[in-house]
Amino acid sequence: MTDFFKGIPEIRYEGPDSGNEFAFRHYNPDEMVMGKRMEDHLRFAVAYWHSFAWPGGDPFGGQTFERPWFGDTMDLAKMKADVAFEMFDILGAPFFCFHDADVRPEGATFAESLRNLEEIVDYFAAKMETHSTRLLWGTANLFSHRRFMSGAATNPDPEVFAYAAATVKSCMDATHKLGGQNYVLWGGREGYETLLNTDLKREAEQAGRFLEMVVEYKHKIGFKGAILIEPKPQEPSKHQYDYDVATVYGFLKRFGLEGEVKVNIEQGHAILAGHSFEHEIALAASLDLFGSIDMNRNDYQSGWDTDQFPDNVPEMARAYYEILRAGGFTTGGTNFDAKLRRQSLDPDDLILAHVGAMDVCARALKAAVALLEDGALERAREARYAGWDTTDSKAMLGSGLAEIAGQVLSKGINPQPRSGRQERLENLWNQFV
Ligand code: XLS
Ligand code: NI
Ligand code: NI
Repeated sequence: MTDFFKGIPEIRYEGPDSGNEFAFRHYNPDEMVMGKRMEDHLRFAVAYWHSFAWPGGDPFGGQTFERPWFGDTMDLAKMKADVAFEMFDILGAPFFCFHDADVRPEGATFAESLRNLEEIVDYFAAKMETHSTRLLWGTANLFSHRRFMSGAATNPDPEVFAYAAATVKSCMDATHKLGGQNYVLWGGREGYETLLNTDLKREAEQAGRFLEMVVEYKHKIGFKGAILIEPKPQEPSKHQYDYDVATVYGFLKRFGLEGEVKVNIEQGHAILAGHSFEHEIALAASLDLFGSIDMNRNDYQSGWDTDQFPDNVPEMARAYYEILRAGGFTTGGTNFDAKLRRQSLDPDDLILAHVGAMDVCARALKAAVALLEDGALERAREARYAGWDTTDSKAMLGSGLAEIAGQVLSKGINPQPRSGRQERLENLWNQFV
């Protein structure tokens, strides 16, 4: 036991009237909603990088957090793991997620970095025998180190491509060994700063071949989890290739990988792309591409990926409504890809950030469930398309422009506009959130 969270109790559900800060008011893991435990609906995960590796810097100043495990030794990496699993226990977090760079010190060579990773993976594996937290996903950090400044798979230098491939292999091995349920690829610096030095066609082909290799390797080692791409339009690159769900779908189709790869959709990334979170989820579901979510929010004024903890129940309810309509999570879950503000120095802050976020998600889930169970919104949606249920309208889709034109003339088809009823539906929605 470390003493980092000394005095902080395990968080339990105490109900909406509880005055205890260190309690859930809405997240009740065992409560049954739509035939499933709430914990199994939401599948919360703690993100190792923001909670344990991020030092609190911003473009104007460096580290603000002083964590006893900051440093580059294996002993400190193990202390970090000890603290992480203590936090998972305090929160009752069913899952966690990590990058290689979050959990192990960088070595002087690839071989040394690999040894460090393998040692920490064994350390995690031993902990997972006595703790109930499981791995939602693993991933490779192919963006922080300067070697990746011009991209990883899309780098003009084949040696960087090789280094990235070896790194991803090591992270897939780690994820597989720890029983991870997914493997994520976020194209951190897979994009460009200026077209003046960039060959778009070549870079896309490299990225496509790289992803094929990931899928080939998944099958080779018998990894049963899902491979997920996490779209993002910009930051750190001016333009990122995995811009949004639609772009990723086009990319997967181009390389014939649409049956093999799904998406991990992040709230803040959706907003950066000029979409809503629920749009990205609904689109992914409609393309049979929905995998998992990274839950956070951006500051709507700053326009940057500020990775704050979610605090907006109505907004999150829209997201969970789409997730439930899509049948809920299978291998995916709700990963808090969110970090403290740099002034939030205390261990309490880290716990309370997660407690609040878990409660926000629970309230949002419950609102979405109530709305779905009520059924009025779905009935209104169906009624809007009811015209397509007739034999004639179905047959029309099997005919052609000339036949349809003939029918319009012979039947005197003259469509009459009907209300889209948006405000009524918004009023209905607002009865539930
Ligand atoms: C960054 C991404 C990153 C991925 C994992 O914006 O959200 O944290 O989730 O590499
Ligand atoms: Ni992000
Ligand atoms: Ni993310």
